[in-house]
Formats: sequence, C-alpha cells, structure tokens
Amino acid sequence: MNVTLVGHPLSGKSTLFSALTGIDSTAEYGKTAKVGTVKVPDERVEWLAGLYKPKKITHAGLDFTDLPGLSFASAAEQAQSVKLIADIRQTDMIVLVLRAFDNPVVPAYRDRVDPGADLTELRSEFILCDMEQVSNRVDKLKVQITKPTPHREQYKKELELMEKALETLENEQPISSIIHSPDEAKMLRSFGFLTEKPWAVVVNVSESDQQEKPSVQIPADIAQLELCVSMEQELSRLSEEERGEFMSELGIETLAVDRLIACCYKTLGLVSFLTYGPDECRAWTIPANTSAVEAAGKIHSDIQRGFIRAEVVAFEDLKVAGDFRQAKAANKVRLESKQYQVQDGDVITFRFNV
Ligand SMILES: Nc1nc2c(ncn2[C@@H]2O[C@H](COP(=O)(O)OP(=O)(O)OP(=O)(O)O)[C@@H](O)[C@H]2O)c(=O)[nH]1
Ligand SMILES: [Mg+2]
Repeated sequence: MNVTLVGHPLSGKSTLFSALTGIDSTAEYGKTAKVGTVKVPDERVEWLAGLYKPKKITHAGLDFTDLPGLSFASAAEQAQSVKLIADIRQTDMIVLVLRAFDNPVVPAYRDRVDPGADLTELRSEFILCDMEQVSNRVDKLKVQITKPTPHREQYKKELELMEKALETLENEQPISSIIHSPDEAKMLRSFGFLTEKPWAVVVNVSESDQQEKPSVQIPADIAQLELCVSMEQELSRLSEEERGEFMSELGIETLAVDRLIACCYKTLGLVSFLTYGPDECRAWTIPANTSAVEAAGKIHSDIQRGFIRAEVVAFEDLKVAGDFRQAKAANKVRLESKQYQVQDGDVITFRFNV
C-alpha cells in the first residue's frame, strides 16, 4: 500500500517525508517523486519479542511517496502539475500537506499562509481533473452502448454510474460520496480518481503554535493532524535515547509522524496480526475482514494450502496472561477454522499439513 504526500510548493512535504522515512529528499529540490518504506509502530511486536527473544523482529511496513509541489499559479506550472497528478492516480491514499508555518526565508505559495485556502484550491483542482476524466469516459461509453458488443449491458451500467459521478463532481462533491456497493467501488477504483481515494490532512504549523486549534474545515470523517514538520525531522535525526529525553522534556508521548503512520494504516482499512517464535516475531498487514486462510497465505502459500486450524489469542489476553502457556490455561486460546475473520492484534499460530 502506498501513501502519497501532496501539497503546494514549499509546504513541507519533503521535510515530512524525511522525518517519516529517514530519506533526505530535500536535496533534489523536489524534482522527482521518491518512495520510502516506513515501519508501522506497534508496541505489541516489541512485547512479543521481549518474551520470545527472537533472532529477528519485523514490523509491518507502509510506503510513502514524496511528490514535487503542485502549483496552479501559471499556465506552465499548471501543465507541470497535471503531469504530477497522473502519478497521484496510482496511489492508495493522499495526505495533503498544508503550510501553516511562518518562515520569512521560505516563499509562500501565492504569497499567502492560509491552509484553508490551500485545501480548497487543491480539492477544487482534484475535482476538475476527475471531471475531465469522467466526461471523457462518458463520451466513450455513449458510443460503446450503440454497438452490439457482448459487454453492452455492462457499459450501460457503467455509464449510469459515470453520469452520476459527473453530476456529483459538478456539485463539487467527491466521487467517494456515491459509492454504495463493492461493485461500484471496484468499477470506480480502476480509474484512479483523485476524489475517490481515502485522504487525510497534515497542517504544518510553526514550532511555537502547536497548541492552537485546527484551522482547516474538513469533513468529520477525515483525519486532520497538526504537526510541526521541521521539528519532527529534527527529532527523527536524534538517537533513540536523546529523542526519549527530548520528548519527555517537552511532554510529548508519541511522535507526530508515528500518529500519522497509524492514521494512514487505519484509514486504508489495514489491520495487523502477529506471529512469534524463536526465529522471528512479526506483524503482518492484512485488510480488515480477511479470513484466517487468506491470512495464512500471506505468510506462505503452503500454509494456506495445507491449512488445518489457526490457534488464536487476542494480544491483550496474551499480555494479561503473561505468556502463551498461561493464556492457554486461562482458556484464552481458541482454535479457529478457515473462515474465521482475523482481528487486529490476533496472535496466531497456524496448524497446517502439506
Ligand atoms: N519554520 C519551518 N520551516 C519549515 C517547516 N517545514 C518545512 N520548512 C522549510 O520549508 C522549506 C521547504 O520545505 P520542503 O519540505 O522542501 O517543502 P516541499 O513541500 O517538499 O517543497 P517542494 O517539493 O518544492 O514542493 C525548507 O527550507 C524547510 O526547512 C516547518 O514546519 N517550520
Ligand atoms: Mg519536496
């Protein structure tokens, strides 16, 4: 799964990317997209590792892409931005990075520091881009349904949906608002519409005003994080020990970048199950509502093929019990069959036979 950082020029995307991934991409002056994998923070993996002292600890991962800034301030920049938008169509989630920090040496987009206006402009551009794509598709489908092809019925259905999408966009609403069934979701997803994608907002505030109220109006179901990107980058460059000291001095419990990663993971509908043993303690990423047999396939196709049962204990139960043996004694370990829906934090041992 991939999350792309999107925003106007000099909003702090590359600085945030570097705080997230440790990769310095500011040096390239943001000319190309860059991808980096981050470790999804999960204390449960560490707890298991403390118990089993494995040779290896593996966290779940999430990919982030740093994209050059989108500018619509001139025709030439607009043309450049439209090209970049093609890249965004490939991503699974968009994080909009909005500038709210003061910094006299960093020019502000359109000479304003106004995250609300930036958000409105970006969302409007996304709507326009989707509109163009949808109306092209509508024109094509209108021709297609006049032909006696075997797919005619399907084209008709799609046309109906696309016309609804067009109307929605004309009313300045996102395409995501018209999805009511998995079928519709599937049909729309393949086009990579920008307003169909899950998204979140990062308001990049100054070092001094992190306590201020959020300044941006967004729908209630969209996550908004206020963070000072440059401070996060500085924190990420410290050693773990120094960082710990610094954070307790400032009264910070979790790094904002860690909160952002967790927020993206959740927004993408992802959950983790855990495995343990002397070789490796590990978190595995699956979409919510994955069955036990599919989860087994994530580890190895043999385990999926020869699946017998999944021995499952919820992490919290395991933690309370102290270890696996005591969890078993307390009747907290269940044997589940293929169809069991794996829950976030399930600690699983698969029984299989090949
Ligand atoms: N004071 C302050 N400066 C910041 C903050 N975030 C970024 N900057 C500065 O703003 C400048 C631009 O930051 P980048 O992270 O390169 O911005 P960007 O969005 O990647 O820019 P483009 O890729 O050119 O669109 C750098 O000089 C950063 O140090 C912040 O939170 N506070
Ligand atoms: Mg950049």
